[in-house]
Amino acid sequence: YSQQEGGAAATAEKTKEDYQKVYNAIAAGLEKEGYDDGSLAPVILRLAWHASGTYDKETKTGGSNYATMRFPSEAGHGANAGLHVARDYMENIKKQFPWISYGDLWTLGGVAAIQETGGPTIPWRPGRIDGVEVNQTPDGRLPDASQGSKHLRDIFYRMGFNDREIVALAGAHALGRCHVDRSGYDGPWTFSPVTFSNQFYDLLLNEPWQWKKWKGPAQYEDKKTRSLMMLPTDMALATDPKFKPVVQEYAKDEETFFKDFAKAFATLLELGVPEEQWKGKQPMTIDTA
Ligand code: HIF
Repeated sequence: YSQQEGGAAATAEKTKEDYQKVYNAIAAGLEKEGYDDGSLAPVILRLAWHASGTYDKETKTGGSNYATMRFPSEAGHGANAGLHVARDYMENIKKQFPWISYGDLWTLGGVAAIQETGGPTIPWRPGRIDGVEVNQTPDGRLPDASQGSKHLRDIFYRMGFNDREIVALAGAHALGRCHVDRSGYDGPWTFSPVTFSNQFYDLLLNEPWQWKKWKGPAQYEDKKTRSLMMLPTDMALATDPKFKPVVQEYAKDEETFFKDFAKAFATLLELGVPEEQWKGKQPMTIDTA
């Protein structure tokens, strides 16, 4: 990783136009023929989320501030398998814009992944600084897909989210797929895994699902085509009495989903950044490339 310090001093003078240039550079290379479904957007979104989702509100540790997944220990956490693809992509962007911190870069990547696949505008602001190895969080802070509602609440309440926000965030599984050589699970959640939409909720509620019969970890497949998947944690949203009505609402109303998702995802990307690091800056909107 580059030794050139991204961080406070460099960030202070930068304007929206500077970040728009970084965003445009990220956006320009997302399409990639022959990789998965033709886009790096899903794995880049997953990097932004895993960099942020380690936050613990009690100890105020983890989160997007220090980009500690640069270090071998956190990069090696089981939940982060495969994210080298996204980090390598971002390394190339970092070479073009050495002044940006990794935390700002990776979270801006998440914004680009959502906006460039047709999702809502995500308010975003710079201010994260590059941390050191001792800032790494212990393994086990990211969710375990084999579990149910209680686990989802334990993990996302720890970050400060409520039930409605948990369901709103979950719609991001409209994008991307599971890889046997990364998580052990297999397949995409939707028929259009490079388009951000409310399809995840509609399929979750309205497709008949069955357990997949295979040697891999327990997951669902759709009965009709057997080409889609749901994780046990995804299915928990459709069965839990508090989560289910929100799933139903988002399945019917994409506008409300987009609005709620944008707010919850913007919050996710800011977890772990102390207020003073924003230096009074308010979130900005970056234009779609
Ligand atoms: Fe995921 N997620 N996620 N996830 N995730 C995977 C892939 C993606 C969970 C588990 C998995 C969120 C929540 C949870 C994305 C984005 C988000 C994979 C497969 C697993 C197992 C990894 C692989 O094999 O490549 C669990 C248990 C979550 C708690 C509910 C977020 C809301 C949905 C926070 C979120 O934004 C994306 C995008 C992918 C696809 C990556 C790809 O390479 O295509």
